[in-house]
Amino acid sequence: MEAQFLAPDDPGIGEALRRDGVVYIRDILDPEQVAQTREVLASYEKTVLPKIRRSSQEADSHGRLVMYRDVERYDPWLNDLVRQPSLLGLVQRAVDWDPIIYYLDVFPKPAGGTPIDAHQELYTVPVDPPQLLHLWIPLEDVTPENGSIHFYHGTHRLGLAPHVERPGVAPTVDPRVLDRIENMRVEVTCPAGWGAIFGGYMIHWSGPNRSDRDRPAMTIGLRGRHTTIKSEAENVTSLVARVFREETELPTYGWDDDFYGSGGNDEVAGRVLARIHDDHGVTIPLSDFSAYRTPRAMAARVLELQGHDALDRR
Ligand SMILES: O=C(O)CCC(=O)C(=O)O
Repeated sequence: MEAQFLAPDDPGIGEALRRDGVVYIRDILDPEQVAQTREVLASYEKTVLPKIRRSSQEADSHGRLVMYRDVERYDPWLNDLVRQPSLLGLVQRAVDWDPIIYYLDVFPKPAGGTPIDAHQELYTVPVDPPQLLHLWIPLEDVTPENGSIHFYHGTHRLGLAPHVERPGVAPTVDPRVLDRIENMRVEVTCPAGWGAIFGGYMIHWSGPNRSDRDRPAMTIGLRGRHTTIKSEAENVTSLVARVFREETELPTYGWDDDFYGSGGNDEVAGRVLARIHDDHGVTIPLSDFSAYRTPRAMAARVLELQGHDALDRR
């Protein structure tokens, strides 16, 4: 399968997005806008980024920037860029809800930069109802050598996939899921200024940059005007409740349901803790389980161990 790029005014954009979960669009920014945006971002990285909170950026093990977020909050020129009617209009025509700008993130993918592992946006940025889109626009021609992006067409219909969480690394889709959906994967290359709109359930990743030039991309996050933003505590509690439910084999499991009162025992608790370790990268000894016997209490402990309460999260 190959990516088919549509013109920004193509009336079929919404239909393609509903069908595949992602739609490819040509000529979103012109070469002058691309060059100007790159200049502004280069200056932003030097002058603004060092002064703002560390949790708004991620780096690889060599200290190379992998992404930085919420850029529109700190730079008026970029704020105007993302709010220009042509970009918002493009997204408005593609969906039947009312999109508003949520954030602008940048993936600098410097020469030698690491891959962005497979993920779904709604896993890390949950909103309710799940009306979340990314408008991804690379600012350098994208090639297989410098980190093409891969989308799994149709995964928007499958809901949230299990993600693996490791300390200090963004959550990634369980590799066993990727093996199963390999036949849905489409590798995308395109000129700078072209791009894609995709929904928050779309599984996607991009390769390493093996070239000697940077391959930056910007991503405008949009959410429905009437969505509510879930807190990290709510997000983790619902993931933990699912583990409690599956391991106790109960049809439903409330966030405040007591584990031992719901028929749980130490053997099941051991399985719950092993899954929490795999999914969230934290270790809770079995002897501590009774202190965190509801999903809500367990999730609070997970966040405490991850140090999330110290972060000012989006
Ligand atoms: O530009 C990239 O390499 C990754 C972009 C991405 O993951 C996103 O927009 O969500």
